[in-house]
Formats: sequence, structure tokens, C-alpha cells
Amino acid sequence: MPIGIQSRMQTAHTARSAAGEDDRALVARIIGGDSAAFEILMRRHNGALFRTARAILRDDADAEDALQEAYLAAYRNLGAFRGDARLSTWLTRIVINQAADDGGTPVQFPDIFMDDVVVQVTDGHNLVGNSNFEGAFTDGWTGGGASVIISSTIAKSGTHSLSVTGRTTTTVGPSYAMPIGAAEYNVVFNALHTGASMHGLVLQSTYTCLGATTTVAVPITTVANLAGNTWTQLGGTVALPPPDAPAGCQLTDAAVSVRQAETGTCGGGVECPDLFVDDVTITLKQ
Ligand SMILES: [Ca+2]
Repeated sequence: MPIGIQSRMQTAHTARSAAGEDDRALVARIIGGDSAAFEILMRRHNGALFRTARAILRDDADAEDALQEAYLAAYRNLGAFRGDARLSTWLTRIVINQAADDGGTPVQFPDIFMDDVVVQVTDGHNLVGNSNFEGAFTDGWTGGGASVIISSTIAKSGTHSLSVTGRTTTTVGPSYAMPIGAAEYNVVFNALHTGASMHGLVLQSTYTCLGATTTVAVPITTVANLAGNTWTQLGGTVALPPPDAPAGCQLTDAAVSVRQAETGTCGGGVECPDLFVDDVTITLKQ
């Protein structure tokens, strides 16, 4: 650094005011050899830069030393200042690095993670795509290995419902995949079976915790002794994860589904009729 600059650094308090002078113009003057411009830079930024160094080093004298080193570094590297950041930001970075080099606590720039983000969905029609299936969509629906088909059997109005056919166990039925964030929902399913006998239907939530190998079913409500080809409404609330889930359960999947209340393998002595759902709404509980 030229002697002139050093002496002016020591007598910055006598420098003339340069209020309003643009930082970029100031930098251009310094690079052009105007040593008076550098003391204007120091006057303008000294207070904030000192506070930055003092916060890291927790000592006035150490902060002064770091600041002097930082000014020298700034002077040497001023050509690298491109003006796309504020000069104060650029200088602050130099001071932080110098203070850390001088034994201050290194400034941390940790990675930032997000988890369990809940997006508020107030319209259940959006959540299930098309609650009445009039668009003939099966998005989000599965049949647990059995086939999900679009049917013209309807609950109230419209033209379509969904059906699960070819079931092999009583526990399989139309299942809608839920978001796996923690939330509570109000759920309403209209359901129907086509059995020759009466059957019970269960509305249930199912979930799996991270690292667990089994999916747990939690009954929401049950309708018993339902005759075939008769629509019934099943509704209730769903908490995800459920209150009785293992502590620390991180959901890897969650769903709401309808199944047959009787247990067993389909065929032989167990009738497993097709199961239908229509006019489904799933809304966040307020
Ligand atoms: Ca419908």
C-alpha cells in the first residue's frame, strides 16, 4: 500500500465528507490512484465493519487489528469488486474472513433442510383430483393389487364412480394415497358392494413408518350388514400419523381406503364382491 494511503488511514477522521458519493464511483477513483477516495470509503463503512469484527472477536483491540488487515486486503483486491454486490456487503465478507483468521469463531454456512412441510389444501376436490370422478380419473387411487376401473354405477349424480374388482383378500378395496405430512383430515366416502350376501364395510386409514416393514390399518368407521348394490356413506376424521403410531414415526406412505369388514381370503367360503366408491371428499380439518 502506498505511504499516502497508510497515512490517510490513520487520519480518516479528518477526511472531508463525501455523503452521497456513489460506492462504484468511489471504487473507480481509488483504482485510478485517488488515495483520498479510500479514506472516504473507510469513513463511510468503518462503524458497521468494526461492529462486525467486534461481534466475532469480542475484543476492541483485536477488532481494530482485524479491521486494519481487512482494509489492506480490500485495497489490494479492489479490482475484484465488480459492483454486482453492494460495497458494504463485499467489505463485510472481507472483515468476516479476516476476523475468523484472527481466531474468531468461524462463520458457519450450514446446509438448510426442510421436512414435514404441510401445504394447506382447503378444497378436497383438489386433493382427490375429481371427487365425483366425472373426469374418469383414477389418479391417486389403487386397489392393493386388484384392478381399479372406472364404472358407470353412481352414488347420487354424475356419470362415473371407481370400482375395485378381482380382489384376492377381504382387506383390499379402493385406496386413495394421502400426503405424508402431519395433518388431520375430514373424510367422506360413498361406498357400495355388489355381493349377493350382506357384508360390512370399513373405512380405514393405513400408514407405514420409515424403517417398518408392515403397514398398519386404523379403522375410522364401519357399516355392518350392508345389502348388495346399496350405497352407504362412511365418514370420519383421520390423523396422520395416527395418535397410536410408534413414537417418532416418519410416514413413508399413508392412505384412506374402503375394505370388506370380514377377514379372510376371497373365494371358497368368503364372498368378495366388487367394491365401489363415489363422491369422495377429503379436506383438511380446520
Ligand atoms: Ca361420480
